[in-house]
Amino acid sequence: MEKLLSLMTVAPAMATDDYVGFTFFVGCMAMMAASAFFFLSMNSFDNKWRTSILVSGLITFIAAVHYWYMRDYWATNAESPTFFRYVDWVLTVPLMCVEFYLILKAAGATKGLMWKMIFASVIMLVTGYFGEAVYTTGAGPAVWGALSGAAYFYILYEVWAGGAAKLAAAAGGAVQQAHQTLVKFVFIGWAIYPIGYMAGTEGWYSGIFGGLPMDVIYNIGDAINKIGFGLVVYNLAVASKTA
Ligand SMILES: *C/C=C(C)/C=C/C=C(C)/C=C/C1=C(C)CCCC1(C)C
Repeated sequence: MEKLLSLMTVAPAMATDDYVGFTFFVGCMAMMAASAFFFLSMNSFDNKWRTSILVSGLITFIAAVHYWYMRDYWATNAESPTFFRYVDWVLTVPLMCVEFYLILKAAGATKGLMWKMIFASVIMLVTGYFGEAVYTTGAGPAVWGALSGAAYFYILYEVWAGGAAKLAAAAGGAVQQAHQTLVKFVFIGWAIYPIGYMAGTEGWYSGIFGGLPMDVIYNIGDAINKIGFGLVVYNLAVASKTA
């Protein structure tokens, strides 16, 4: 009981100039609000779309829980919550791959395609974690970051020009449009993360991105990508309702 109560106590007051802490706080609120929105709207759609909207809500909800902890971790330690960050990503990014599968399922997407993307996303994140938290000296971050980048480009290729793109083209209409918007999120929105990584680790790139606040960059990326992804899927469900 005491443990539970201590979880519910108010976090230490935030300094008014702690803008990193502020983005954790706002990020947490935004993820909570988005989750409520997706969960509450879910039942107004056809069965066909409910799982997709549910997954949108799960992505933002899992992030909200992690942001709750990360906000607290930052307030207490004034350090990047790298471990929580990657636990969040390793749960939510595979779910984003599931979203691609779900909207393309009617067009014939296979589980094989889904697992291929999930596998690549886990490789991207595990190698990124190695560079950010384990092999942090010498060429470590640059090498692991490059490996992570290769997995990222594989995912981008798969959705842009590979199997997933072909299925989307075959589906046409609102599904193809939604797919193309999600591809833009992967291309532009996900590219925010390597910038945060280069800002927060040491390497040949430190002169370019050094000094930028890594956590602010990651927090902006998360808000854009997690909520944005969910809204694209929501819009698709709305479009198919009126069509
Ligand atoms: C909701 C969280 C999302 C969409 C997180 C996405 C994370 C990435 C696309 C991270 C990519 C990275 C690279 C491409 C290279 C450097 C290491 C990473 C892990 C930051």
